Amino acid sequence: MTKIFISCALPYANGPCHLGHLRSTYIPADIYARYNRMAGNDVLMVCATDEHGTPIAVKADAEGKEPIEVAKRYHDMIVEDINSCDISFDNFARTTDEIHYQISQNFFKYLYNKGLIYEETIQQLYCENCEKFLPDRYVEGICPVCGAEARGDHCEVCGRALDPIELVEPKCLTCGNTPVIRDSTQYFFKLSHFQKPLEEYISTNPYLPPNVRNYAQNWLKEGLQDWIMTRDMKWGIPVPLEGAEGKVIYVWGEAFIGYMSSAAAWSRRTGIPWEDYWNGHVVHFIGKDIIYHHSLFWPAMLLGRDCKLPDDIFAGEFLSLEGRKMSTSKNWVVWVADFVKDFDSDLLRYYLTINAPLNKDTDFSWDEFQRRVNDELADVIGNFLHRTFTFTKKFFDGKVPEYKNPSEADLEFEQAIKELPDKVGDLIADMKFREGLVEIILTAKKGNKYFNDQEPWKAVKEDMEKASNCLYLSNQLCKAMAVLLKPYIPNKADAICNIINIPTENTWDDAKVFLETGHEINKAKPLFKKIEDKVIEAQKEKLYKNLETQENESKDDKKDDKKSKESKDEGEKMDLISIDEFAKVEIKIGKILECEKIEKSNKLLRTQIDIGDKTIQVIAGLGKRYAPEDLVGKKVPVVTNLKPAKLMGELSEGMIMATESAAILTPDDCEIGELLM
Ligand code: B3M
Ligand code: ZN
Repeated sequence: MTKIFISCALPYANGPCHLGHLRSTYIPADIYARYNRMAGNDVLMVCATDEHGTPIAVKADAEGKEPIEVAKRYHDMIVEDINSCDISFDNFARTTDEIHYQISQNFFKYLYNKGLIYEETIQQLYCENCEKFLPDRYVEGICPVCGAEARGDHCEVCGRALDPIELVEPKCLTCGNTPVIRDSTQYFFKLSHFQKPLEEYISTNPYLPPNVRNYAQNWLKEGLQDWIMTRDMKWGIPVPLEGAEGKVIYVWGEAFIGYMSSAAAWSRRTGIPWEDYWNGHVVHFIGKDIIYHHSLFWPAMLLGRDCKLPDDIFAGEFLSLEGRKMSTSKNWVVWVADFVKDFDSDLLRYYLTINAPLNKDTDFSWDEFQRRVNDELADVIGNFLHRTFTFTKKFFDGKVPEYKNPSEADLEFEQAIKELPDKVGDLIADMKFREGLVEIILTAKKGNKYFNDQEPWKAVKEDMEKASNCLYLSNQLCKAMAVLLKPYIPNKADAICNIINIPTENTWDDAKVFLETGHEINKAKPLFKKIEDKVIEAQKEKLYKNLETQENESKDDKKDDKKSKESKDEGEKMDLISIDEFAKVEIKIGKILECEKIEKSNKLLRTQIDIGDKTIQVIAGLGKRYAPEDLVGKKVPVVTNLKPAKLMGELSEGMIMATESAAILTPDDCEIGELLM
């Protein structure tokens, strides 16, 4: 028996769960945990809500609440979401729990005392109006790399991690003032010190999947830099050192420790030491966006703390929704709480597992969801179960019949049933969750074919032995499936057990034990209903309506912005410019000769524009409104004497005149009263 420590990435307590969370971590972790428990391993599966960090503090500011209130609200929602999908955590804690503070502060002190955390004075943005430093998301500005609007520590357009100090035109998120640069002493973790041992860990650990290993190796090639471990803000775990008043541990410097503190809380409750599990086999289930943190930063912290390193870091790739990137801010998302109001959560567990292997990006589509539920769960598995049970009831008095003188076809089917438990088990143990489920479906398909070929409805009249062999074996497959489906769709698996009249708690090997002749089953009920078209249409309508509302709202926001700008301008007698200043701007009519999208940007277009005496290249942010091919041949007003600039590494020698909503200044494209970009 192996002791296995399983964790899921800690969800931020600043929003409820959506399908992406389930797909990348909770469902795979739960399949793995349930399987291992059934296989006789001793599993401890933990998680917690990640409750510190600027996103929660910023949200609380915006709501005029304390961060802890916001965190508690979402913690409660997340717990509901997780329970509604039967994710079987042994403990689900919070990083604001007392025990987490203690363990995190001790961890920090341990590293500090070993000389692995040191102080350094650096420059940071400070808002004189709010009288506070502006870490991470407390500041907004323009990305120095691609020119897009960026928030604090990260540019969504080019994907760069940023130091807020690099932002062009930074603004305080709270009051809008331009911050100043101030010196501030922070604590750094000597990540660079661990370059060699991490290279060793990443290249020799036999369990790490290729995506994690490749990412980590690429970063290691660039060379590791020390990590800033603290922030000047109130919300967080106080740095446990003298002279560090007003500083908290950076959220990523303590979030991982939530794995341990959640386990420690479990130990307090049960009296069983969690360390035995950590010293067994540790598996972290995470999303692919946090591979860096888990493959490098966390192992380095653990090495510093003299702890064993995780054995496996399993990173689920992304889930998109109806072909578009999911976005909570745009409401392009399906919340778990909404989903389970309308559907059985097992259907979701099924779909998100069968849809694609975890190491591939995939898409949630309502049509595809309906198709898989109807064609696979209902038509293949549901149909096989139902015909077996009803036939047994009708012709064999609800009892498993005899098995005598098996034919070739019987023996072949019997073999397939007997092989199934090990096949599926080995695949799950090897993290191939989808493949395990596919084996079950394929065997059920085989079952349907066998049932059709044996024609027991005829055989009961002509060849009773053939009919009873068929139903004997069919019941055996139903029983094996009742056990083997449990990690995947636990509720449905229990329902199947109930009909077969066996306990719902089973070991994996129970799937190999055949029901005895004469075993009595219960009355069948249909287990998988087909989803009707109108139900799916309603879901799609709801989703697309979100998108429309969102688009209208952002138009309204813009209008409000404009109004407030105008009234501010009136009050302050806006900065007027002289006719001479205006005359400096050279505007020409040009003709777009070529136009193409810039890869990695969702709005930038590269255009070649004929402006009479020459052709210039202009990078224009018009891609959300115009398709490149529609612009070729179009005449547009262009500012031709701007200083050339680089946008996403591309030279731009002018500017196409357009409005804020990216409409080119041809009166037909623009709205009356629109401001220029
Ligand atoms: N709270 C959520 C994320 O970035 C972050 C994970 C922490 S895991 C220690 O997905
Ligand atoms: Zn401010």
